[in-house]
Amino acid sequence: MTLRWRGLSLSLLAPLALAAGPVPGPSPARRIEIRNFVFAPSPDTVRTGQVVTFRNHDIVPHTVTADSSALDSGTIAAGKEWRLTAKRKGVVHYHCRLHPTMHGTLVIR
Ligand SMILES: [Cu+2]
Repeated sequence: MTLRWRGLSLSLLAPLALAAGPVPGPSPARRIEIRNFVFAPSPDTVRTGQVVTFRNHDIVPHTVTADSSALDSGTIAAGKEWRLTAKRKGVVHYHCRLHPTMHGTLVIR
């Protein structure tokens, strides 16, 4: 009885799942990890409206600062994170103000 019920529910659900197709909606949040003085992934591509979280896994603070100065996270302490919402299409080149060798690129489509 249990097996029959399971089979029935599967056959009912399968056509529904196919009919639904891809569901449009808010894009999932993106994560960029800061680890060992490296932004990863970089370059990364996101969509407008998408939330991007930068998480600092290092034991020292970092910043996410656009080379154009259009955005700046301020200090992201060790173990903390900072979020931004990608608003305008374009390519954002960024760096860490505290460690000039750290660079990243975010492509917003
Ligand atoms: Cu840094």
